[in-house]
Amino acid sequence: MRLSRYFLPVLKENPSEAQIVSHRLMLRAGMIRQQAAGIYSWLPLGYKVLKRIEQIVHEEQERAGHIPLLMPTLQPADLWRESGRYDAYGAEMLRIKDRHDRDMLYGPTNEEMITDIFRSHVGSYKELPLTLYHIQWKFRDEVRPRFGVMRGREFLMKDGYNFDIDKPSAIHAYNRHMVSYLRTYERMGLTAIPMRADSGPIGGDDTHEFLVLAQTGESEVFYDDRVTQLTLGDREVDYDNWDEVAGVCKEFTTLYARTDETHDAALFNEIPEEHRKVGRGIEVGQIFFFGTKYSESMGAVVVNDKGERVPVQMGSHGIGVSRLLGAIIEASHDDKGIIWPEGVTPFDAGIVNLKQGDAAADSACESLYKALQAKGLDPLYDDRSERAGAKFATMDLIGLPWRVTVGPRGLEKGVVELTSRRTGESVEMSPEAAVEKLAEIYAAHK
Ligand code: 5CA
Repeated sequence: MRLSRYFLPVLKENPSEAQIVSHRLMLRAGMIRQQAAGIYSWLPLGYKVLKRIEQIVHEEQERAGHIPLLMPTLQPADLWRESGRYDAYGAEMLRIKDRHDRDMLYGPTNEEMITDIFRSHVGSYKELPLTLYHIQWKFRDEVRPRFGVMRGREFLMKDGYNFDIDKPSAIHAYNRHMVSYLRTYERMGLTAIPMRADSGPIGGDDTHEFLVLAQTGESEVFYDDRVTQLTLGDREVDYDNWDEVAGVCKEFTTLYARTDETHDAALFNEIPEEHRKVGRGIEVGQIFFFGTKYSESMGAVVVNDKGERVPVQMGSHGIGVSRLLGAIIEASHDDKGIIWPEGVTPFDAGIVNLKQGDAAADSACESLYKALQAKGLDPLYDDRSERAGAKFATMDLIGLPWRVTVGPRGLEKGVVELTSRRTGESVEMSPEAAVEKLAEIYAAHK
């Protein structure tokens, strides 16, 4: 993309309504625009990151064997009357009447609808296990929408639902989700710690939230800080191997890590003092095992291998897709702006032409731009006639992890400068070497 033709409405001033850094930077970098309290338009730069995050979520869900579908945002109230949640959900549910005076709602989650799909089409254990998921907009009429996309009223969620014949297989599905979530967050450059939590209106016995540590997080968290050192790395996990998957979950959930909802002071005090930490965290996902809570009330019954009719065992598993943008920025920024991890960056590299209109600089930038594209990369070329300082400030604000700076003086020596946004380090090299280097860096992230 050429910046002169893009739509990047950056703000010079700090917006006064933004209380936390991610909200401020998303507004300043022209990523979102508030249309009503907790409801946002996704401007091109924000939309691009949202799509990248979605893509990673899809890839990791499919790797775990989960199947994508798409359910609507509007749902009939009658489904929710069956589970008893239509009245129980309260004021957070946006209720709507259609022209025939039928009660509808904008879905805050989809347990009822997916259970309806399941009961209409599946009747035998032979069709199990099954996990279906979608990435769809949700609406929750939050009392206090705040912090931009962190606590929106309309927000994008990945929600997945497992259907299993018995409890051990449902627990495997729970574990499989935990591992797939760990991989998902790591690919986004995040450390998200699974913490034992409370199930709230979704219900159920077993639930973990995934928290990204950040001062501005809404949850108070208590943990053994050795948990922050755990990583999945490149290891291949066989999602069909129950013991292997359970082993990974054990590794990540044995050290103490809880939110204030389930905090146990006595257990916490057993942690060696130098590792005992209290902090705050952003909840970027939650997994639930709730057994037959919905299948019993809604008649989602299957025949087992003994010919008996049993309610199917279920769980639901959510990732806050739009919230993740805020969480990533909270975890990765400096006083100049955002620092995108390579896995989710809106553009792979910025090209800054220090002297637009200079024949040598223009032509070197054009060649670089094409060479990067030819390698499958997505560069943003700042081809505007702005001062170098203003171009650098824009690049720093929008946070592309790599910048190639091209100017007449360097070109006389046959070099451009490759700069890391994270470390600020610059290295001079030939334009060809810069292209190779970037291709190498991104090969590890695609
Ligand atoms: N049905 C279950 C799992 S699919 C469910 O709804 N879980 S949830 O309530 O925990 O939501 C899943 C994730 O959505 C949360 O972990 C959080 O990251 C995100 N989320 C929840 N409410 C909001 C909100 N108001 N704004 C942005 N993200 C939200």
